[in-house]
Amino acid sequence: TSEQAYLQLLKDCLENGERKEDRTGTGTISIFGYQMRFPLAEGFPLLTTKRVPFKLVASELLWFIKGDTNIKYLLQHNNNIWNEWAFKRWVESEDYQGPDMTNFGLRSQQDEAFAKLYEEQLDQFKERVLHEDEFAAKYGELGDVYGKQWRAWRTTQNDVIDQLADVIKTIKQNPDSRRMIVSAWNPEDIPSMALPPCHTMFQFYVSGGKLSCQLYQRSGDIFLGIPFNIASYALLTHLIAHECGLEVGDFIHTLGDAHIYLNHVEQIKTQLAREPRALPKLVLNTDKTSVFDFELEDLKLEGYDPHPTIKAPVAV
Ligand code: UFP
Repeated sequence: TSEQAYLQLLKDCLENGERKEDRTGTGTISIFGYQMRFPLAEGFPLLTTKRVPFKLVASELLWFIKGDTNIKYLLQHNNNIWNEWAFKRWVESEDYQGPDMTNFGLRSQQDEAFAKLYEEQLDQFKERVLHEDEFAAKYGELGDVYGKQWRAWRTTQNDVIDQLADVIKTIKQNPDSRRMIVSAWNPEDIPSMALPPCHTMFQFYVSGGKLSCQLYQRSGDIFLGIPFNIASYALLTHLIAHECGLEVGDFIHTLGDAHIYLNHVEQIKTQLAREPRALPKLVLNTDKTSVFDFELEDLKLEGYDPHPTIKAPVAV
């Protein structure tokens, strides 16, 4: 199946990657420039050699599509994947009065007592974002992340550009266009972002009644991030194809710095020893037509029977 493309990336990086230090202090094995292709009609590319949480992929994508940049929506859907980035802004702010959380990502992996303190602070933070509107507006906000750039890119004339709506319109009206691009990389906004976009831009292509999508990802955590990113863009391609009355073509994933964190190597060996299974099938609620109307319950996966989850620490 097309999962092989990902398993090959794991092998290629393990074999040919170079040792490279990184921002998080974890250390990586890294390669630069890589491409995978997933023919979406073969099945939905959610890995089967370990469980990948589809619900989290789906709620994050719907959050982007809504143009939302506050983690409150994610927390309401039990999605914790962006917490650390918001938490970092909170503990670095003047309003934070709790115990010192400097470098919490790395320290909580090395120091059990600290890890407990960190969990407590993070739980309190989540509760406040969920239940205190003013706090949520200030500290649940991640700044100018994907949702903002996709749906409300601000111009120097103080207009907003809805890149996602525009690209969908072009796919319908002028499908041969070679200009169907959405960019999340806004150089002016980078300094105010908790995390500069990893998936920096994507392009659509229509041929033979099929919609394909190519993503350029500047930086990819091969074990934890990339399986998620593949599923997310595959889902986006399905949703847009559905709205435009097209079949799905390929998702092409192009990577810049693709890296394996040194504390993921054992997990990867476990995964590579497993036999891939049949890919699941995505079933959309066809009562919904517009990409912008989909809710979590409109997205279902059939036949997902993966090997068990493999846990690994996130580098923050
Ligand atoms: N990362 C991903 N995919 C994502 C995302 C983050 O792989 O969707 F948001 C990883 C890549 C890298 C880290 O390991 O997060 C971001 O760090 P940096 O900005 O230094 O590249």
